Amino acid sequence: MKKIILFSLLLALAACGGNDNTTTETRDNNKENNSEQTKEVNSSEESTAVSNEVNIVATNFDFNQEAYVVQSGEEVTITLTNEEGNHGISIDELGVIIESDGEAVIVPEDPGEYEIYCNIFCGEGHEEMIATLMVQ
Ligand SMILES: [Cu+2]
Repeated sequence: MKKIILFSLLLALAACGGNDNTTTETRDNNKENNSEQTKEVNSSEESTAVSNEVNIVATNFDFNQEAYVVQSGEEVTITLTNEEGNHGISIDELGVIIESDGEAVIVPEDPGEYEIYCNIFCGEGHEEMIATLMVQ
């Protein structure tokens, strides 16, 4: 008699358990508003006088003058000072871009009226921050 020996194969199944430890870090960005208020007393109120220096003072939401007059063919220094809020100016046709306080030197060749507008979104009155550079 033949004895049939049955070999039992034990299959050990290794169970793989995956633990997802995902920690979500929520960070609060506290934006610090450093509003430096520089108070410069400019007693020159020459509204439409021709000048080689254009001093634009910005507040919420206005410029200190509606129009600034300069002479064509001459070097003009445009200075922007933020007295209130944070503003910038652009004069597209003359390539002027000043963001926050700063200055730009241009030589406007062609007489005409050029739009000065605020180029930093500053709030509700942003769209109204428009002035004119008049080149004679
Ligand atoms: Cu603005």
